[in-house]
Amino acid sequence: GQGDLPKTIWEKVKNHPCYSEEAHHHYARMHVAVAPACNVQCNYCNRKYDCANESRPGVVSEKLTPEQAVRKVLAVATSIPQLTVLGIAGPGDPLANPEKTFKTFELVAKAAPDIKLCLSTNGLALPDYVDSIARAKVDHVTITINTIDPEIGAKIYPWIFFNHKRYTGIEAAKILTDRQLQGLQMLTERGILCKVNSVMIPDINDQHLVEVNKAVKSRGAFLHNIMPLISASEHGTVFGLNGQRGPTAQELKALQDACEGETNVMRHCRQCRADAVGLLGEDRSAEFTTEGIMAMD
Ligand code: CLF
Ligand code: SF4
Repeated sequence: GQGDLPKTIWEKVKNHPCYSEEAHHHYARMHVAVAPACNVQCNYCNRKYDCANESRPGVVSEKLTPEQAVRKVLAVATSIPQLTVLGIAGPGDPLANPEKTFKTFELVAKAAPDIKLCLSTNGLALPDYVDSIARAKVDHVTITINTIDPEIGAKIYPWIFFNHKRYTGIEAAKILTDRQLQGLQMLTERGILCKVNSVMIPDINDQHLVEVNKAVKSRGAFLHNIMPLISASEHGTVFGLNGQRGPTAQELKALQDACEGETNVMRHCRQCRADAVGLLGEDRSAEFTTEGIMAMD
C-alpha cells in the first residue's frame, strides 16, 4: 500500500512492477532492445541481459529500430493489458545510443501516452542527458552503480570511452563514479524517481556496497536493488573466465538486510533480458518477434 509515501511518489510507483513489490504481481513491463552500443566495459557483461546488466545464458536480444520498437509496444499492449511500463535497458547502454533511445521514447509517448517510460544506464553519459530525459517525460531512471571507490572500480571496469577518448584503470573508474553520482543528484533534484542497481561481486565490492548504499541514499535514490553476480565460464564474461564466483543466497540476503533502513531495498528483481516482455519472472519475449510484428500489416 501507499504507507507513508507522499502522494506524488505513490502515483509513480503504484503500477511500476520494479518500483513496487506489490505491483509486480499485477502489472507488466516490456523492454525494447534499441541500444546496441556501449561506452563502458564491465567484467560481468555479455550484452544479453540488461537493466540488471547481467550475464546469464540465453538468446541474444533482438535489436530493433525505433519504428519497429513502437510497433512492438502497440502489439504487446494489445495482448497484455496489464502493460504499464516501457523500459529501454540495452543490450548496450541506452545513453550511448541517444538518437535511437530518445526517438523511441518520443514515438511511444505519441502512440501510447498512458505507458510510463523507464530507462536504465551505466551513468557515464547521464549528466549530458538529464535535460533530454526530463523533456521526454521519463519518470523512472535506473543507474548501475557498483562502487564509489575507483580502486574497486578498476577491478570491475577495464575501460570507459568518454569525450572521444579511451580511459583505463583507476582514472576510468573515477570518471565513471563521478559521473554516476552527479547524474543521480541531477535527476533527483528534478523529481525524477531513481533506482540504483548494484551487482554484488564477492571479495570485490560486497563489503563496500553498504557505503554505496549510503552515498546513493544521500543523493536521493528511491530504491536500491542489489543483485547477485551470475558468473560461469560458459557465459563468456571476463569474471566467468577468471573463475570469479557469485554470492550465495545467504550472502545476498545478509547484505540486503544490512542496507535495509537506509533506503528501500528491492528484493524481487528478476534480472531481465534487454527484450523482456510480461510480468516479472514470466518471459513472453518469444511471442513478440520482429518478424511477427512486421508481418502484422
Ligand atoms: Fe525495465 Fe529496469 Fe525499468 Fe524495470 S527491469 S528498465 S526498472 S522496467 Fe526490474 Fe528487470 Fe530487475 Fe530491471 S526486474 S532487471 S529492476
Ligand atoms: Fe555491458 Fe551494460 Fe557494462 Fe555496457 S554497461 S559493458 S552493456 S554490462
